[in-house]
Amino acid sequence: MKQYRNYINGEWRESARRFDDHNPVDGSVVAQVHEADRQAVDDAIRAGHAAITGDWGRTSPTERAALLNRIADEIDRRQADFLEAEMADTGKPFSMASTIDIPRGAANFRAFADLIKTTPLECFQTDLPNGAKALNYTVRKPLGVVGIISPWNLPLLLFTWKVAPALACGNAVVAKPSEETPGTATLLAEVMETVGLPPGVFNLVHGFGPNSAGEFITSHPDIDAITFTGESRTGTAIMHAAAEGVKPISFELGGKNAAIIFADCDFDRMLDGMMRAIFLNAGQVCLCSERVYVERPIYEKFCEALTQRVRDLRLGWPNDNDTQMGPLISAEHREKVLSYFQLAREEGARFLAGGGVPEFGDDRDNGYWVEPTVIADLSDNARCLTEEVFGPICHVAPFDTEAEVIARANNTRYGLAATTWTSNLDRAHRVSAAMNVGLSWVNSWFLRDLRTPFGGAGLSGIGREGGTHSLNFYSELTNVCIQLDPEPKT
Ligand code: NAD
Ligand code: 6OD
Repeated sequence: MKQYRNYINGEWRESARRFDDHNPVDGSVVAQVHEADRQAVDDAIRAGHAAITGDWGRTSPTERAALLNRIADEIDRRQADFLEAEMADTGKPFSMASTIDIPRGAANFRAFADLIKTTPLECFQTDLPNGAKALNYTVRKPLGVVGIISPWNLPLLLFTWKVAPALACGNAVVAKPSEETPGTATLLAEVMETVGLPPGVFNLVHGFGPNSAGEFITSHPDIDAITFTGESRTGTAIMHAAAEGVKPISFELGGKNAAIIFADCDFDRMLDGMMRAIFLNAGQVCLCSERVYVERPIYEKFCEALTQRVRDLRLGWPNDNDTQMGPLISAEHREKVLSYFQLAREEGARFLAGGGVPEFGDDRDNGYWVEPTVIADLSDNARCLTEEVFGPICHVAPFDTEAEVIARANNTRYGLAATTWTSNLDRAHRVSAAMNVGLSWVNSWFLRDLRTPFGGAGLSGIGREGGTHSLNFYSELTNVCIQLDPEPKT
């Protein structure tokens, strides 16, 4: 049986406590995972501090950029291993893992290698009315040892989205992937070893949240900052822990994202885009559109077309070229999603498609599948329209005016993403800017430029990462102010 061990201070560490890592396609066991105990997390954090006070703390941005590029190259070289591990842990189709998850893992390192080398420091010349002059410039320094906690839906992409900028800024990290998806993070530790990252700079610990590695990291007095991606409720627990030492936090949390479709949109392009926005990764992307508002003149046409496309969606084995949708991540998550299907019935929803569990007649019947599902006819304050489901489901509703749909789309405690479909340029600008979200797409969805701010408002998170926003979170900035003598002394 494959073993996923912890990587601490440049060494692979076993643990007596182990848990099984399951393949959600058929429930089979992929590997045994060694759960880090409190002592292991303690050792990892101490190793991080030793690395920073040692040679790693004296590396230049150029040296770190070179290392990050080598990490990216090594991920590319081992792409087949990464793909196999990601698909085994998540059941996601090859078509997705090979175009999004693994390439983005490498791209995250390249993006922050470029940024740390090319982002200028701030500099201001001061001229005060009393004649005093000064030169101000900022110095970028690492925060220290950063705790990184990530979820299971885009395992390598989201893990490296935080590891890469943290290392670029010269920090050491103690990073915990989700207990559901330990595979690619373990391969990344192998990559760190191969490229010769100094011991203690990247530490990997496996485990769960409460009373396990997650909590041991977030409550540790010597962790200098915490960056977390996951559920909004978990964010609350971590915020409590971080409050104790007034630790900087960056949170990327849940969403209940709206899509707004105007009758003047390019219908076919919109339909392709919406199939992706609703069902990519079986709806397990924080940015997925779970609330779809359609202008009344095309509402029926949209419902019919979407329903047909959903009926044609191919659920299958990850390696089949035809597969478009995989399973949910776990038995527990499937229970949650199915409970929302049931709630939708109780709240009076009309099911246009799905609502059940598919039957395959093979080993997949032991996996964690649900049908892609479309519902309608709920009121905007139904629980199914206010709570994040995080599965392959959307609710469709008609609207009549622009002002009405803006108000309805913004009627949520979340504020992560929105997508607007229209051919009217003025309306595109008006509506997209009016969305109270961190990410507002027009005629597109999940189109990313890694230099742009990423994050959410309200229950969807705190802060922004991406580009210089990441560099600023993972750095301590010191302003140096030098008074300049106006006249040379004689
Ligand atoms: P989760 O919050 O259950 O777990 C995320 C991570 O936190 C895991 O590694 C888990 O072990 C750890 N954890 C859990 N409880 C903890 C605690 N008390 N202390 C410390 N660590 C703890 O989330 P999930 O189910 O893995 O992921 C799905 C959620 O993540 C969805 O809500 C989704 O919207 C959100 N998400 C958000 C973004 C974003 O960028 N905004 C991206 C991906 C996923
Ligand atoms: O693209 C990214 O950088 C990012 N953080 C995506 C998050 C997706 C949520 O599931």
